[in-house]
Amino acid sequence: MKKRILILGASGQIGTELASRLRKIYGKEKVVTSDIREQDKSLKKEGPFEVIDATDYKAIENVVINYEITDVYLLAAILSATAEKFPLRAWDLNMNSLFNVLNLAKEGKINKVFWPSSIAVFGKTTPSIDTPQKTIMEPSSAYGISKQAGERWCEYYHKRYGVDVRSIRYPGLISYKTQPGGGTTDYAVDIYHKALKHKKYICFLKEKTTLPMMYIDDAIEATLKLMKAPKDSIKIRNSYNLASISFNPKEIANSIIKHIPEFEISYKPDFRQAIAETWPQSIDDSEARKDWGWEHKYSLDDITMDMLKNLASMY
Ligand code: NAD
Ligand code: AKB
Repeated sequence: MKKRILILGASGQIGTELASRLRKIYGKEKVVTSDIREQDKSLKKEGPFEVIDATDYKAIENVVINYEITDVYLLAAILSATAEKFPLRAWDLNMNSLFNVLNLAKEGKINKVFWPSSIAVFGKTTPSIDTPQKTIMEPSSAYGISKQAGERWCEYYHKRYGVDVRSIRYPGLISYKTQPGGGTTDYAVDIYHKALKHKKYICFLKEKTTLPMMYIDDAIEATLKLMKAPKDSIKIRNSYNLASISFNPKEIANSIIKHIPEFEISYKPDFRQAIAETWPQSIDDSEARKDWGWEHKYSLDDITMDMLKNLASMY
């Protein structure tokens, strides 16, 4: 059967970039993008788009049948900072969208599912340096709880019903094409915008708050690699640890200062500091490297160079 892909929540930080990579590989018409928000007019020519609420099983099923979809990438979610404001709304979206897609796969209507988890599945009691694949997981954020529950359900649907669901625990992602959507790691995107626009940035995390982070190009590569890997090589069906670099706000500021010497950072921690303090500082992703050949490319200075180069035209 020919591959036809549906992305749910495609207008966000990851979906925008994943959609264009998948369309380059499989062809424009083979990748249907969808979101609860109407599509940006500038993206209209890029390929088919449908408005879908990912909590609406029938709406997803109709599009799956009409376009003969084989693979679904579920990216619709409420991220950590917004989830702390609306915990039950986050639980409703993050869990019910996942059940919808897992059930479509269980019923044989689609073949393969990609669902992202996050470093937010870990908590204060998890070893925070080189966090192992298998370890104590006691998340305390609403978002982290939904991701951990999601992981358990992915594994359950794989073991019980043979569903081919694949997942990555993404670290905080950095990109320039869209603004990130309500996460704790969003400062690491905003800082580049403010550095170019105002030459200063007030950070909502403390200067020494080290977190695992990754450039979007590496994250997309990992996603494509995981989804292409032979079924037998996927040994972990809850979610794979994935890592590239770790840094704190002071270190990203120092990387920016190499290009914008007058740049200044100051610190005004808010509620997101408490979330960040429960997350690991670095991740052991040796299982992903062993099972499906994951390798990262971008260092912090590579990311800074690419971000400033691409954002420069906006300011
Ligand atoms: P985002 O917030 O940028 O995008 C999510 C998209 O989902 C938005 O376009 C939004 O309009 C859409 N959406 C919201 N409610 C919807 C609904 N009911 N139906 C359909 N669409 C809906 O998020 P992202 O950064 O692209 O993240 C995608 C996935 O990756 C999420 O599951 C997130 O938890 C996970 N993740 C992201 C990061 C990161 O740093 N970006 C890190 C770890 C995990
Ligand atoms: C967030 O900060 O909520 C996300 C994530 C790490 O899951 N970027």
